[in-house]
Amino acid sequence: MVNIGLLGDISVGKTSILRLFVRYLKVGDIEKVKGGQKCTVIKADFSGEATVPGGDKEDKLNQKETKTIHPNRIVFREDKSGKAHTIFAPGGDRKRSVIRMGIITISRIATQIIAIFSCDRDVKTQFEFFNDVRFFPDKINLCINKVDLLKGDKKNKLEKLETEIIDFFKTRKIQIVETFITCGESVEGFEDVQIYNDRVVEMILRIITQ
Ligand SMILES: Nc1nc2c(ncn2[C@@H]2O[C@H](COP(=O)(O)OP(=O)(O)O)[C@@H](O)[C@H]2O)c(=O)[nH]1
Ligand SMILES: [Mg+2]
Repeated sequence: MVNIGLLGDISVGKTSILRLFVRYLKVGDIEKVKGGQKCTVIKADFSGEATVPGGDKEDKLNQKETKTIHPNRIVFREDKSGKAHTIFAPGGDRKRSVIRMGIITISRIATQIIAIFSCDRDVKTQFEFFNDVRFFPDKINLCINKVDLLKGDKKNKLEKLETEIIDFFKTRKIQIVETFITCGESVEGFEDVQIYNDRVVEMILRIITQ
């Protein structure tokens, strides 16, 4: 059994990635992706998501309608092997102590961590989130999300961003095992949306079978 923790700053797409994965399992698309196999959702708990009442300043800035207070969680089973796995996605707002507790708990119980970054925002402020996470394994996976929002020379920009993130973790003696470039939403008008939505699912399947 693998416990996957999705960690990253507020609004990088953790909850969206979890929802997208559930959708693939429910409609059967999971079998069509690279390395795909039939899996069944045992439990999908999004009760940690709270609608932002009026929204504080920062939530409005991030155009968020809901905010993760307690960790969201899904449990699913690989049909063939019968193995069950859990994915946890805590909130990203570590200034709130209840959310911070969730982040610390998940970083302790996760056997696999996916560090999620969004490529539409400055990477340095996203590093701040990880400075607080104390219980890190020495090997983690990297997910660069919101690839649809990257403009111009995508390939070059992604390479630069990846290098910067790898270096950041290296100074903390943490190695990035694999990098996944993803899109966690069904973004209209993005021609490669299917490819990068699929990547989310391929990423999780790879990590549970590694
Ligand atoms: N354009 C784009 N938007 C995304 C993507 N993934 C998530 N979002 C949006 O980013 C916002 C924050 O996502 P959310 O999953 O709540 O982030 P979390 O705070 O990390 O859980 C939401 O409005 C999502 O619809 C993506 O790949 N592309
Ligand atoms: Mg969230």
